[in-house]
Amino acid sequence: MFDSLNALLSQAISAIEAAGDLNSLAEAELRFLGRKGELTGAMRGISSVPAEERPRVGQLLNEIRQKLEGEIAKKRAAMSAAEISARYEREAVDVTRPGRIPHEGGFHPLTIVVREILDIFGRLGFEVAEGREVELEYYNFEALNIPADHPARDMQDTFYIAPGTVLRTHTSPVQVRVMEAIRPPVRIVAPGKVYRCDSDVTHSPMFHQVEGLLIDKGITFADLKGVLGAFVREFYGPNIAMRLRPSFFPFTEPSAEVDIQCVLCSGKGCRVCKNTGWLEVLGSGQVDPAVFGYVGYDPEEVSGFAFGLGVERLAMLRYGLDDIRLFYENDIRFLSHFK
Ligand code: 2NM
Repeated sequence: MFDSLNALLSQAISAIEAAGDLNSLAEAELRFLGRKGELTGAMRGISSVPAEERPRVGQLLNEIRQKLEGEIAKKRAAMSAAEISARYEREAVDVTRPGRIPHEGGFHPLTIVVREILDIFGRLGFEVAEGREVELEYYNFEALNIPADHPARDMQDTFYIAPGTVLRTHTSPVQVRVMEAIRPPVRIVAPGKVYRCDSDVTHSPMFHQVEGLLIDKGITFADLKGVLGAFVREFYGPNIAMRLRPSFFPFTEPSAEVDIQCVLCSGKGCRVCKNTGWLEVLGSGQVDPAVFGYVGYDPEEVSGFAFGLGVERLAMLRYGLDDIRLFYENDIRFLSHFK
């Protein structure tokens, strides 16, 4: 009896020693000390031990149980400590490492320039008007006094969508629709995408324009010069030289290009200003009475001026770029310059 209990003890001790992790230790515990365990079974068998041996057998059984419980508790504590420190090691975070710098987005250079232009005209009292990119030929050409045989209407310059329907070649149709909708005074700027069948390093088949229109009683060419001069000084700085140069547009009469002194060579002459010392930055003019005829304004009662500018051109001059395609490639190395 005693021999078999001592054998049970040494079996249990080796099982505890052999346990390599907390799970197999729990298995060993169950095997010997569990409700159906081997030692528990031996303890239940105590009733069949002769009465005179029972106290000694009982005492030995208790000693074995206490010994095993002690060994298991010791081993479990050691194992948990080892497991915890291994886990700490595995999951350690080096708080002294420099943090990852979050990737911060920014506005596209064309967005920056459009916003600045709209902001300047906003402070001059202009409201923003928008329209459609797929436009009727009537609003894109006819109501702007561009006759059917005008070269601008040519398939080579204009994207035709369907008979009588084009991709707008300028944002002027927005102004025509506004004039149809409201009576003077009118003071609007129309930003947006426009389309022309044209493509090289300075021309893209889609580009951005901001056009403006001011109509009221008694508006003169002096108002045009005053407003566009104020814009140019806000956009390029208070000391920029500006000149008006006679020009032609079907929808304005008289018409004028607004030039500024070349921002690259200060007027000395360079490749960008083609040695003229001047850069063309705006087209403008007094709205032709023929346009007023299409929208039902009386040219004897009201007058006004309109202007248009190419956003890409202004952005290229501002940022010193020589290839328009940079704006459309979305190369992060390019875009990250404009934060
Ligand atoms: C320009 C130049 C000159 C213009 C004219 C009109 C309208 F609708 F009032 F007739 N809108 N935009 C205009 C005038 C546009 O862009 C270079």
